[in-house]
Amino acid sequence: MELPLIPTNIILIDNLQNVLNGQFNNRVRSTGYQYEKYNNWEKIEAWTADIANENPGLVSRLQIGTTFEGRPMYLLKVGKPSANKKAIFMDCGFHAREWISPAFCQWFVREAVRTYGKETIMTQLLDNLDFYVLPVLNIDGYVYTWTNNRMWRKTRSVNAGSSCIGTDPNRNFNAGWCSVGASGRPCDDTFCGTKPESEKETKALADFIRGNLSTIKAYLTIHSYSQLLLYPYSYTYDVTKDNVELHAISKAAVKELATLHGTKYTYGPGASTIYPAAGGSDDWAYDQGIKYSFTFELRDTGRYGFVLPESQIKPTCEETLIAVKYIASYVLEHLY
Ligand code: 9B3
Ligand code: ZN
Ligand code: ZN
Ligand code: ZN
Repeated sequence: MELPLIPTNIILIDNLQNVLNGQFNNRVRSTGYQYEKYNNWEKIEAWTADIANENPGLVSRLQIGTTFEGRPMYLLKVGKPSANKKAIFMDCGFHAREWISPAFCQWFVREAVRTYGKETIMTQLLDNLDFYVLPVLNIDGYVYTWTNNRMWRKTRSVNAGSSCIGTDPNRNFNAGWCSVGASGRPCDDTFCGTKPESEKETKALADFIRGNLSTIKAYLTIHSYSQLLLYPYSYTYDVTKDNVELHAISKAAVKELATLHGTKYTYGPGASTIYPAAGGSDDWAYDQGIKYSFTFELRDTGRYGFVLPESQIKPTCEETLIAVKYIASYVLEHLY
């Protein structure tokens, strides 16, 4: 009866600290932002500034480019600053309608700053790696899904000689570009664009990655829906030289993911697991030499599809975070 008193006191002190944090320096972060709702771009943009300002020792914000419609593309660098760190790049919001994707990038950054110094794995990750998190790649498209058409997928760039708008950003990279599973017609949802990196958004991402190739050791791109964990290649049925390792990582990551809510993921090379398609960012990143390159397709399997209810944001982000932390930990232990 007496022994539990000491641990109970420690827990109480810990709770007290959390309560104090919530009431003072972390007020905006912990009470002002609604991570379990879908946020519009105006809110997400303000959040990128807030989260960086409130966590100066852990988060910094940089601009990597400007969208077609002129919006700044903000990238968050998350990690404990120190010399010669390797990094993991993660983007969300390639496809405008896949709203759970940006929600996950926001969740990830919140959990990083919330659990750093409290949770062993996250602390190790942020002490030894930086995460570059791009909360929304296709900002113009995302805004359009809030204002005009919830099912929009592509960018919002004008196509010469056509009244149809937009290019599929995940068909716009220089990886077997437009050879399979992509369209050369501007009116199609998988239009590959006029050339690789024709979009300002994909060019900005590719330029940043090319400029940081010596540090970026993993590339994660978050889509929905289908509950898949994919790795290269999608542009060919040929498997990569790292197929055995990528298969093993994926198998373990989806197993970890399922431990929380039982959510089942399928995994494998993109071409044979979802469909053969060229011009994707994961294949491009892999061919740049980033061995650990993955595409997540988050919940669900079609019941709600892109219009995943807000009630599923929390469980989806929780389980995805487990898989991302698994992959990041693996990368940290296998730096190359
Ligand atoms: C597609 C490609 Cl081309 C790739 N390299 N990796 C993943 C996908 C699947 C996503 C897409 O762009 O169609 C799912 Se929304
Ligand atoms: Zn997608
Ligand atoms: Zn998808
Ligand atoms: Zn839960």
